[in-house]
Amino acid sequence: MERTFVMVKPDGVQRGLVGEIIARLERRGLRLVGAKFMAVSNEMAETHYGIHKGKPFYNGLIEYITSAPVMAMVWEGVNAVAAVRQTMGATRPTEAAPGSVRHDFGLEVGRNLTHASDSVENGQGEVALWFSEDELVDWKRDTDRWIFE
Ligand code: D4T
Repeated sequence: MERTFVMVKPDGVQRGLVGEIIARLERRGLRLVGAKFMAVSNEMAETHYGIHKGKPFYNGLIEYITSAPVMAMVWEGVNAVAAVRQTMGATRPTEAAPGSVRHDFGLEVGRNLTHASDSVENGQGEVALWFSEDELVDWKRDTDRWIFE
């Protein structure tokens, strides 16, 4: 089953949106397999956002993500990467589809509430970066047969 890394960023935590975001992913039918509420170290932030190093928004991005706790999670399901990206909406909240998290709760790209892996390959890498194997729970839900075909 496909897995994806999801993070409620500091602004989402501060604004009390952790429950709302989890509820939307649960309602979508995705299955939670790992979660931890944590402070992000500089080292972790720099590894996670390494691809953006040198870009004008990089320093602000690192400062933002390390400024307050985040909720780091792993969700799984059929097409989990695409489904979660769609539920979160486009990176820029003003371009995000109505009904998405970033549309419904955000305005600025630098305060866009969540992170979600953008490909299956990156999903695998990010899950391994943020979680150890023993922090992930392999489980079946009684409702799985009503959600997965
Ligand atoms: P993340 O990775 O945070 O889920 O965002 P996206 O996957 O949707 O978008 P991204 O990698 O292109 O950008 C990473 C992160 O940088 C912030 N950002 C981005 C910013 O502050 N200014 C910008 O101009 C861009 C492009 C927002 C998300």
